Formats: sequence, C-alpha cells, structure tokens
Amino acid sequence: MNESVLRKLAGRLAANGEALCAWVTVNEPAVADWLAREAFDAVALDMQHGAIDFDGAMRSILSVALAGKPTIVRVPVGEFALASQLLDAGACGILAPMINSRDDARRLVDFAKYPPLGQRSWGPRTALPLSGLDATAYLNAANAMTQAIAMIETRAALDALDDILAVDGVDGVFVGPSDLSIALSGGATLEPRGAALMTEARRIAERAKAHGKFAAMFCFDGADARAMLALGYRLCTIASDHALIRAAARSELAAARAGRA
Ligand code: 3PY
Ligand code: MG
Repeated sequence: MNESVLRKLAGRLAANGEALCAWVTVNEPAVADWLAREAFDAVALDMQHGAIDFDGAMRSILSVALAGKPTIVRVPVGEFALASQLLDAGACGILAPMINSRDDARRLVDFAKYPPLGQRSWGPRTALPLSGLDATAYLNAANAMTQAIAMIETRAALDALDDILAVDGVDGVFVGPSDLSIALSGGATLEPRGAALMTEARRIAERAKAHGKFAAMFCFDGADARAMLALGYRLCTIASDHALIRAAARSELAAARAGRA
C-alpha cells in the first residue's frame, strides 16, 4: 500500500487522468486525515497562506498517507529548500507560488528533483520507508513520483509561460486565479472567474497540453471544478477546509431553521 501512495498521484496524472484535491490550511493533521478519508485523489497543504508549519506538515503527510492518499504541499514564495525537506517527509508534490520565469522554474526543479533533472540533496528520511523501495530504487523512481508544479499567477508568468512549461522537470502548472486576476486588472479587482482570467485560463490549459504537461487550477466549489475539468484542467481543488466547514454550517443551520420564525 505504501509504495502506491507515493506513486498514486504521478500515476494518475501521467495516464492523462484527473485528480480532485482537498485544500488544507489548518495546522491539524486530523483535518487532513478527515478530508483524505473522503473521495479526494490527493490532499494539498497550504504553507503559503495557511497556518501550517513544518512539524504540522510532516504529521499531516503521514495522516494522509495512512488514509492511502498522496499529499501535495504549497510552500511559501521562494522557499525552495523547504520543498526538498517536505519531499523527504513524504510529500508527493510541491506547489511553488509566483513562478515567474524560466530561472524560477529551474530553481524549483533543482530542489524537487534528483540529478540529472535537478540537484535535490539525498535524505529521504520518511519518503524512503514510505516508498517501500530500497535506496537505489527510490533514487531511480523519485523524480517520476514527485510532481514539481509551478504556479502561474502574475503577468510575468503569463509572458514566460512557454519557457516555464519547457523546463525539464516541471510536471505541471497551477493557476492561482485570485492573484492572476489581481495582476490582470493592474491591482484594481479580484475576479478569479472574470472574463480576463478565463481567457488566460483557456490559453494556459492549451499551452500545458501542447507541452505534454498538466494544468491545475484552484477552484471554489464542486461545480467550478467540474467546469475547469471540462476546460482541460486535470488537477483541481474544490474548496478550502474553512470554506467547506462554513458552507456546511450555513447549509445545516438553514435546514434547522427552515420554516421556523
Ligand atoms: C490564487 O488564487 O492566487 C491562489 O494562490 C490560489 O490558492
Ligand atoms: Mg496566489
């Protein structure tokens, strides 16, 4: 079972499959575990805007693995060294925000992939036992099992999109629709499903496909994820943990009060 956890996400994406991903922002492995036990294909931990620290990420990765699911971690901007540590701790994918150039993308690959693709340093403390492989077999399999995902969320990233996608070792691009919509409006509005964003979203999906890589998208609910899958996005979130909890609370409170004064 363990080896398949590390291979699961890559296997799904390599076979042109689709993956729906939970989005966790709290530093509590139980929340990652609850979501992992629903029918998500993967769980993402957000260390950029969420409250997750390294210790929490480490524990959450193990909880998610125990539920038989792979974990992706979003690191803070530019924290590539942390990416290697998270992979050592058993993460299957790294989501790197604000990747704006070929050099940024190369740096992500340097820390996420072993030679010859990158320069990830050896020390897969938890990943190796989780993989069920011996050290050499893990070394040989790790690059293919590990997703290096570049976030596209600025005008510079749009300009460099083909350069970023062309970097050997970048497995996919992930649209940050909120930041990208802010960038597209010159800082004036937040319209993550506005017309300008959607025009770029279509182009990003098309360019990723042309490079033989996957496109991923932060989505706001199930219907939104369904629409993005229809556009060719193959890895989609459906809502963050706090949004799911609040939406469920709203819906159940409304049900409890329906028809009552
Ligand atoms: C964005 O929409 O900018 C994101 O980073 C999604 O989390
Ligand atoms: Mg963002």
